[in-house]
Amino acid sequence: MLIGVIGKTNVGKSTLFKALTLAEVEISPRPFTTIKPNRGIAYVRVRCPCTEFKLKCNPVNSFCIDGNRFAPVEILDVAGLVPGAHLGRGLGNKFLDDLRQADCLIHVVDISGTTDENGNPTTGYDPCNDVRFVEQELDEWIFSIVSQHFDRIVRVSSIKGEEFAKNLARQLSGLGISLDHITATLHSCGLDEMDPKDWGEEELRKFLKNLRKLAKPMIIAANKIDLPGATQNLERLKKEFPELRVIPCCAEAELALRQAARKGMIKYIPGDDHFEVIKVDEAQARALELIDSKILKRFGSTGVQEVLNEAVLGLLKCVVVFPVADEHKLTDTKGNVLPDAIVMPNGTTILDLAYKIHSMIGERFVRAVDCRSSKLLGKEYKLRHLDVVKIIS
Ligand SMILES: Nc1nc2c(ncn2[C@@H]2O[C@H](COP(=O)(O)OP(=O)(O)O)[C@@H](O)[C@H]2O)c(=O)[nH]1
Ligand SMILES: [Mg+2]
Repeated sequence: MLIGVIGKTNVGKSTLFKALTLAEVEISPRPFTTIKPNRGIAYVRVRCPCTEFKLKCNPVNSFCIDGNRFAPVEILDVAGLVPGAHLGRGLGNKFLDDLRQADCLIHVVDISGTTDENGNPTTGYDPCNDVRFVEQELDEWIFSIVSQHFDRIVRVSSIKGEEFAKNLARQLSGLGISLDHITATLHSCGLDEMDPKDWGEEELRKFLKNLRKLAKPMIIAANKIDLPGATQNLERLKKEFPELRVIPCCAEAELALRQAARKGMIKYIPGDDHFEVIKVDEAQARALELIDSKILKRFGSTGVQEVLNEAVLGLLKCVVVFPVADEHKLTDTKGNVLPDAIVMPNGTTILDLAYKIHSMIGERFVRAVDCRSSKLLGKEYKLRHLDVVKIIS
């Protein structure tokens, strides 16, 4: 599972990335500062089964605060995008290349409208432009890849649509686009009845746009919600793009809260609408009070955790599962209670989970046990969110 953080320069991508990972990445207002894409681990917040089972857990791959488990996913802070990237502007092709492996995208926009399309300070910029141009860049990018090979793919495929879909899937597998994505898109666009030989550019573009929406689903992080004018822009953007999920956020506030929590100044659970002060000086107290009144009280959270959760659990419909070695104590072989929280794609089976843990466990899979009901589970069993399972191999 890889989440790509995209958007033009200076909208707050690195701040959001740093907040979500607390990794040390450069935060600077200069254009093109993120030359090398930064990969890190971000954490999806879910209910930890420890409360339900009345156990004290010992997380290994994750962490738990007061019954809230934070399960790891990989996240990529992608270099700033500028209009014309598909033609090689800015870090153009490099940017697009980084996106190939992403399963979904968090598009960060400066909702206050104080960053122009090239990432320079301005006023009164319309953030709706950013949504339009980023979608356009993505579509142009996929179009340029496919159109180079389209005639050949059509030529070598029989008239049957099936073979065309398979050949196209082979061509696009490097972009993280699967045969399922292609078949579903052909159907949803009503193009499965039409011979691809008869497609014009219009059909091809329509097909690829829908394919991109399915294979690279996108959520909008409407960042810098703390600045003047941001809420009006937010309403306008939501109205203009009703099909997109748009979440107001303040990456800067989330970063400040997490850093304060790490230093022991406050107790804060990422995603919460409040924090508790432990030990702060007067200046820190004032800064925290501002975050509380201007962000948490007004918007219910900084939005940053919500963006990640919505991307992974909402858009991708992933599930988080807890494999254990002992179905009674819910421990691993070393005695750790509920050690791992594993994020799995929507629709995956218990056998997929077994292979993910270790290829040998997958190969030797016999059956599994649902630790809540003690029911036996066959290899075809589809994982459900928050399942606690023991795999017998
Ligand atoms: N007011 C405000 N500024 C922010 C917020 N998030 C980031 N910034 C600032 O915006 C500028 C660019 O941020 P950065 O994360 O480097 O943007 P990137 O180029 O998209 O990676 C920095 O000065 C940040 O401190 C926010 O939520 N509110
Ligand atoms: Mg950056």
